[in-house]
Amino acid sequence: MITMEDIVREGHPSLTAVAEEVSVPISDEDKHLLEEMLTFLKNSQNEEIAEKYSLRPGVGLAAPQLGINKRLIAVHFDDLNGKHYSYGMVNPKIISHSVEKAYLAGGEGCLSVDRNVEGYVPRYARITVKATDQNGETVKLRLKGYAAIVVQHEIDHLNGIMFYDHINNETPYAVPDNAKPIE
Ligand code: LHY
Ligand code: NI
Repeated sequence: MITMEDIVREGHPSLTAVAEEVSVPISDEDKHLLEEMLTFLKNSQNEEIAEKYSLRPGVGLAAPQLGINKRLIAVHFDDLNGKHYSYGMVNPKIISHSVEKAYLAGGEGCLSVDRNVEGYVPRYARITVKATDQNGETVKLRLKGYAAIVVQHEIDHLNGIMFYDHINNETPYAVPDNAKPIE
């Protein structure tokens, strides 16, 4: 099973690299990896398992965070309206997005970053993402709010971008233009 020891931290080259497209239909190996990534997220949200294995709770994970240079992400969470999202995504691509931005009022963190980084992370308020899911089906998801933020955070990892790359260094808590806070 995947544990925190498998997750690479800041300074690792796979966090700043652009990951490779995955060939579809996906191999058994890639399918297995996606399932392992989803299981890590579920385990990390289970109090008993998380404590037993010292897992930091997570809602999203990208393959480059395991040192694997492939365009694979997993997300597993309930949004603020209680809607459940659980997807493994192959080659996820934002095919359209709002002009309006949004940011988490509490800022963001990252399983690959062992420190608090202050500031707002401006992102698109709404996105449409196209991907192949863990069962090989093509999916097109319209996401807004928290869900849109999490998926953008994970897709950024596929492009070597960290959440703090979006923070304004001089004025980290300046409200980004045309942006609404989330929660
Ligand atoms: N995981 C973060 C996590 O805590 C993702 C995240 C996204 C946190 C948005 C906060 C806001 O689950 C990762 O760092 N995955 O890359
Ligand atoms: Ni992250």
